[in-house]
Amino acid sequence: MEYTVGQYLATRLAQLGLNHVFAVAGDYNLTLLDEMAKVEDLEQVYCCNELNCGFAGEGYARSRVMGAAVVTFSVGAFSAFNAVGGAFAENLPLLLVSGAPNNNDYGSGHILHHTMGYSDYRYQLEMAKQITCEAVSIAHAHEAPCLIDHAIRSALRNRKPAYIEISCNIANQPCTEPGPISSITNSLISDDESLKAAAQACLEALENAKNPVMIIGGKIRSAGCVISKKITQLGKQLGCPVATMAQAKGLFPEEEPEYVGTYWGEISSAGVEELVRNSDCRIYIGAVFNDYSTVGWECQLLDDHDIWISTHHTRIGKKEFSGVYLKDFIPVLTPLVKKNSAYLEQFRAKNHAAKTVTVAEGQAPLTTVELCRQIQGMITGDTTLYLETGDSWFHGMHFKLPNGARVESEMQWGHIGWSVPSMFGYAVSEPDRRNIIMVGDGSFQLTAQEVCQMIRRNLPVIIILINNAGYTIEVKIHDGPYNRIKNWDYAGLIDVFNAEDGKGLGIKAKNGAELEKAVQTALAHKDGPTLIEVEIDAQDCSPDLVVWGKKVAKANGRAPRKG
Ligand code: DPX
Ligand code: MG
Repeated sequence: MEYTVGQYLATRLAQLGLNHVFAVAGDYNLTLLDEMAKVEDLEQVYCCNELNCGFAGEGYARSRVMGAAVVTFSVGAFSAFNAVGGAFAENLPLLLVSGAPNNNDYGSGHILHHTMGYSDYRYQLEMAKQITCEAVSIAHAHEAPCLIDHAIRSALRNRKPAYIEISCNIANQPCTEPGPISSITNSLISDDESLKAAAQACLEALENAKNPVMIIGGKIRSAGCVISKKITQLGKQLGCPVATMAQAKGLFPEEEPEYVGTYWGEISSAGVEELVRNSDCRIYIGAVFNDYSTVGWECQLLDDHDIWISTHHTRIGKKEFSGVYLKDFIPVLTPLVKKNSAYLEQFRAKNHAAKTVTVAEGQAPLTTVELCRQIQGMITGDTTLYLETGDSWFHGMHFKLPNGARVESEMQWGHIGWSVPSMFGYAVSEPDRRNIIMVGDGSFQLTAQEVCQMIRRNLPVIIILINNAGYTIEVKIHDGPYNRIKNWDYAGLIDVFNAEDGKGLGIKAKNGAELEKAVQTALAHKDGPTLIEVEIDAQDCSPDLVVWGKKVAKANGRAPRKG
């Protein structure tokens, strides 16, 4: 078979194990989509707009080795860039592919549609370079295989998005056939000497430690679930307490005896802040310190006794080891470490019992406490729970996850509206999991239309829409009239999206009894999504959000730096 540029690209994605690519059509990418469609193993999944398309690719990358989105030039790509920024911030390999002008037009002085209105079209490539780890322009077929491989390899190595633009008259031109995919996937190999030296330094640090504690951060999400299993083995081998940072909720199996809860400064699980503060050796794995994760810079504990293992380098005390990749380092370290459960036993002896939640009276107005009690009942080992930016983050930390349950959030980028399109992409990859979204009314208004794609593909996603009449998290950080929003009939929207053939359900719940019924209906409904709109008082929010909001507001409001 003779390959074309579009087929080469699609074959590479299929070789990587992708079965789907997300797309929005436009005249710069139509030929490309035709060519990509000839590769049978890669189905095209269409989205309502390019922002959502990018997020769908990002969600797919949370389940597979990579996600990909194909858009048209400028009008499409500019919208997708926001999702690309998100994938960069969240360390997810998303490949953005944009159709581009006919290669005869470059340097011709022609002014083209969908461009900025002047004849130099390189601005899009220049913009993409700022928000990806690799951005390439393909204007000649013979260069395509090499450039495509290069961009994909960079994305996988760096766990960051990459960008490829392809001239619209090049996508169907012949090129060489792709070789083994291992040339791309096997390109991240640690330096042996550094691995050994880092393991040795780590053992010495642990040897001197009485109270080690392991703290897992969000960066390990991007390293995939294989690494999550290896980290679990390390935690068990060490036998020390293991906490997860908020971004990493669910990345260590919570039923394991080593698991102690969430580490999030003042709003940590009971006893965990003290446990981390008093440790003489904190083993951070994939941790991210930002203003949110440190509660306004109040809990950034890192000193010379600590061990900092990140995806691409390791720092132990005052020594730096580059070329030591997490995926290689953890298996080298695990069999060498000695068990030290003393600190865990001390913690357990303090008996930090979880609060019991009483069942609300069935007809009483719904509260967030009752809502969360009922959501907890929905979480099984095959559940993936998406927590949208907002009060959902704070409630989400309190769920007890059975092993196998997963939580996804976007705490570094924090784009409201992310959850619906990202979950769409995720559910395309994982249709058999129990996929649940907790999303606020304000967030939902940004990307609501992508629910229609869940309907189109009969995906049984359960959307818990918290209608609290506005931007509650912002109210707690800094209030004003801008935090009020126009109300919608959110449940009623589903009928609009169903049109003549859809099977989505929209249900409203004002009290516990109504919610219980709605949850039963949603769990039984397998032909499409169910949106449950829950009415919550505007003042009812997580106490953790109030504490955190004040601290973040204080950090935002620091006086200007002098001099
Ligand atoms: C904004 C945020 O209703 O959730 O629980 O009521 O806060 P809560 P909602 O979804 O409101 C979200 C709102 C407006 N953040 O409280 S978190 C600012 C913001 C952002 N992303 C984008 N625009 C504005 N995070 C794209
Ligand atoms: Mg709200």
